Amino acid sequence: MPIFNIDFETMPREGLSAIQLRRLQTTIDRVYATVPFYKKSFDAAGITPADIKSLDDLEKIPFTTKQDLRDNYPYDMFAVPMEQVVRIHASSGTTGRPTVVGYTRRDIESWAELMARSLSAAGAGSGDIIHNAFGYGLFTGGLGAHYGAERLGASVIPVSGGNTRRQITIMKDFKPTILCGTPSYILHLAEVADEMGVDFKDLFFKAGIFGAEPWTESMRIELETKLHLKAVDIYGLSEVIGPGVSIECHEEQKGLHVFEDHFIVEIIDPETGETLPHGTPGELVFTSITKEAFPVIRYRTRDISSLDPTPCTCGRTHIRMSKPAGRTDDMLIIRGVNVFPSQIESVLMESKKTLPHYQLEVDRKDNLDTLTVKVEIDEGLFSDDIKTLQIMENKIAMDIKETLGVSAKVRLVEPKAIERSQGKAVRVIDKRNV
Ligand code: DLL
Repeated sequence: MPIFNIDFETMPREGLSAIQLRRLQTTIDRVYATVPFYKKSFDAAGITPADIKSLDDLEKIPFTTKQDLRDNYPYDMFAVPMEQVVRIHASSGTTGRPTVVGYTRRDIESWAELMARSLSAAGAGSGDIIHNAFGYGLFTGGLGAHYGAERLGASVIPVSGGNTRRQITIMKDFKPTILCGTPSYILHLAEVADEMGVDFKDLFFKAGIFGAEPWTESMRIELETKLHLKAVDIYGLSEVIGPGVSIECHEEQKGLHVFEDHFIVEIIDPETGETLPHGTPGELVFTSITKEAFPVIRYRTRDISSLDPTPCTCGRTHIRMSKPAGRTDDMLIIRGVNVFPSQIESVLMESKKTLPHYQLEVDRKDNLDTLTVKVEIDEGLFSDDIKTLQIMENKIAMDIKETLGVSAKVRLVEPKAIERSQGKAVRVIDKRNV
C-alpha cells in the first residue's frame, strides 16, 4: 500500500525539524494568549513564547500533567471559544475526574488524516472493509478509527464493542479485511468464534490494528496465529488526540512511528523529569503542534517506552517508539520489586499451557504486599487432579520468580472465570487501598 501522506512521512529530518519548530512556535504563541493555565505556568518558569527559538528550547517549558487537566475540568484548557468546538470526548476517569478534550472542525480533519495514515501504515487501502470493534462513544477509539477509514476511502463497519456473536456473523457475511479493536476484546472475539465453530482461517482478514492497552510480543504471536492476520500496534491517548499518535508499519512491525509533523515526542526520567537519550526507557511526553481546540504542551503520559531514530525499511523517517510496556501508575511494587502486568503476561504466554486470559490481584497481609496471578487453563487441563494443577501452579510461580524476581501465588482457574471486557481489560485488582 502506498504511504498515505508520503511527503510528510518520508521527509528528511532537516525539513521535518523546520516544520516542527514553526508549528511549535505558533502553538506556544496561541496557548500563551488563550489558555490561562499555560500563561501562568510560563510566567512561573520565567519564560515567554519569544524564548522558544529552537526545538531544544522546548525543554525550558514546564510539563503538563493529568492533574493540571483535572484542575481545569471541564473546559478551561480549551484554546478556542466553544462556538468553534465541534466534538467532545473524555477519558474513562476510572481514577478521579475524567479529562475532557475538544476538537475544532480542523482538528477532526487532522485526526481523520492521522488515522487514515495509520490504517495505511497497517496495510489498508481504499478497497478494504474495516471491522471497527473499538468502542464508539466518549472513548476516542471508535470514532477515531471510523473517520480515518472514511478518509482513506475504505468501507467501515461501525460495530463497536459487544454483541460478540453478532460480530462473528458480520465477519462471515460482510467479509471485512481489516480488524480493529483492543487486543483483549479481540481475543474474546476469537474465543466466541471458536464456540460458534467459525475458524478465522476461513475469514478474510489480512491485518489487525490493535491498541488502547499494553500487549506483549507473545500476545502478538498468539493473535496472529489464532486470527490468521498480521497484527500491528496502534497507540494514542485522548489528551493528545486519541488513536493515531503512533503506529507500527506492517513491513517491520517493530516500533511505532510517531507522526512527528503533528506531535513532538520526548522521553523523560519519571523521577527527575530529565530528558533521556534515545534508546533509554522512560516516560513518554508529547507536545501537539497542530491542534486548535485542545493543544497540549509537554504532556506527561505516564506511559513507559523508548525512542529509536534509525531509518525504517518502510521509508518513513518518523521516529519510532517501542511498544509501551505499561503506565507508571500500573507498575506494581511488590515487596520492593517493580513489575508491569505486561511482564507477567510474557511469562504466562511462555508457559504454553495457560490461556491468554489473566488477572493480577494485589493485597497486603501482615504489612507485606502479596501478588496472586489468576490465569485460565483449558477445560481439559482443569479437570486434571488437584495435584497436577498444583504442580503447574508452582512451576509458573517459579518461572515468574526466576524471570522477574517477584514472588507470586499462581491460581489456575477454569475458562471464562475472568470477566471479559468489551474495551480495555482490567488486568489488576488492587485490594490494598480498599
Ligand atoms: O486508548 C486511544 C486509543 C484508542 C489508542 C484506540 C489506540 C487505539 P485513552 O482512553 O485516553 O485513549 O487511553 C490512553 O491507553 O496513555 C496508554 O496508557 C494506553 N494505551 C493506548 N494505546 C496503547 C498501546 C486511547 N498501543 C492510554 N499500548 C495511554 C499500550 C496503550 N498502551
